Amino acid sequence: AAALPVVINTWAFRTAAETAWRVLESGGSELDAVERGCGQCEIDQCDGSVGYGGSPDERNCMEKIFFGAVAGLRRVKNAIGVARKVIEYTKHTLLVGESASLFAVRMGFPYEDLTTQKSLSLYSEWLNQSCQPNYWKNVVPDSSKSCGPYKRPEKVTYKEEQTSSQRSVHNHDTIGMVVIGVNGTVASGTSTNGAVHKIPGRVGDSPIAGAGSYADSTAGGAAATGDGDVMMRFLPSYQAVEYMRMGTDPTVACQKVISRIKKYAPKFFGAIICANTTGSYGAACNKIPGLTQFHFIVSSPLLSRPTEQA
Ligand code: SD4
Repeated sequence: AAALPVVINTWAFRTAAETAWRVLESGGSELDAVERGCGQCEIDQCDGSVGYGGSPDERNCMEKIFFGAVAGLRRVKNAIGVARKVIEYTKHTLLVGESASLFAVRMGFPYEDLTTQKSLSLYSEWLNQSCQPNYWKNVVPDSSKSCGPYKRPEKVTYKEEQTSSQRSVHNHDTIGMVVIGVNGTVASGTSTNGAVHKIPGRVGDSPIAGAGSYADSTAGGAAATGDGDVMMRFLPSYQAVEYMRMGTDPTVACQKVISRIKKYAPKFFGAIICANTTGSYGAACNKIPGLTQFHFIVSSPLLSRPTEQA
C-alpha cells in the first residue's frame, strides 16, 4: 500500500502507533511522532521491557542526517526524549552511561529509581538459577559451584561459540518506529532496555546509527529488533534504506537484509521493518523456532486504524 503519511513500528505496540498517529494528525513533525510514539512505549513499559523497570538501557532517535542517541542511560525514564535533546542541543551523536544521565538531568529530565517489583523479581529469579552463562562466551559453568551474576567462573572449560540466539523470542523489548510524513520526510527511532541480564557496559544495536534504525528523506527509513549483538555487525537498517534507494521493494529489501545476516548466523533472532518515501512498506524476520511470525503495526490513511500485520 502507498499513501502518506505512514507510521510503522515493530511488534504489536498499539498505543505507540496510536500516539505517533495523533501527533501527525495534530500537526506535529515526523520526528515528534517518533519521539512521542516510542516515548509512549516507555510510559506503558511495552511488553514489560521497554522503559523503566527493565534491565539497563539504550535508545536512539534520528531524522535525515540528524542523529542523536543515548546508551547505557541510568535512572532516566524518557530516554528517547533525551536522544531528541542530543539532536537539538549538541553537535554529538551518542552519549553514554552516567554522563548521559547527567546530560539528561541538565536538560531537565527527572533522575529517579527505575526499579519495579517486576524487575526485582526478574533479577532474583535469575540469581537463583545458578551458573547461567548468559552472555559470556566460551564458558561452561562449573555446576558444582554457584556462579552468581556476571562472574566469570574461575574454572572454565571451552566450547564452541553458540550460534543460536540466547535470547528469548518472547522478550520483545524494543520499539522501533519509522514515520514518513505527507511530504515524504522520514524519521525513525528506537527505545529499548536491551538484553536481559546483559554484561554491564553492553551497548546493543538500538542506539547505533544504521543498526537499530536509519532514516534518510531521500530514500526511506528502517528499524530493527532482535539479537542486537549479532545484528549490529551488519548495519541492517542502513542496508535496507540503501536497497530502497536503489529502487528495491521494501519487503524485498527487508528480506535481503535478513538473509545476509542469516548466512553468518543462521539461528539469529531478529526482524526488520522499513518504508520508502512513497509510503510503501515491508518487513521480514528470520524464522526460527518460537518466532514463526513477526508482528508489526502499520498506520496509514488507507487503513481505518492502526493495523497489526505479521
Ligand atoms: C538489543 N535489539 O538490545 C535489542 C533487543 C530487541 O526485541 O530488539 N529485542 O539487542
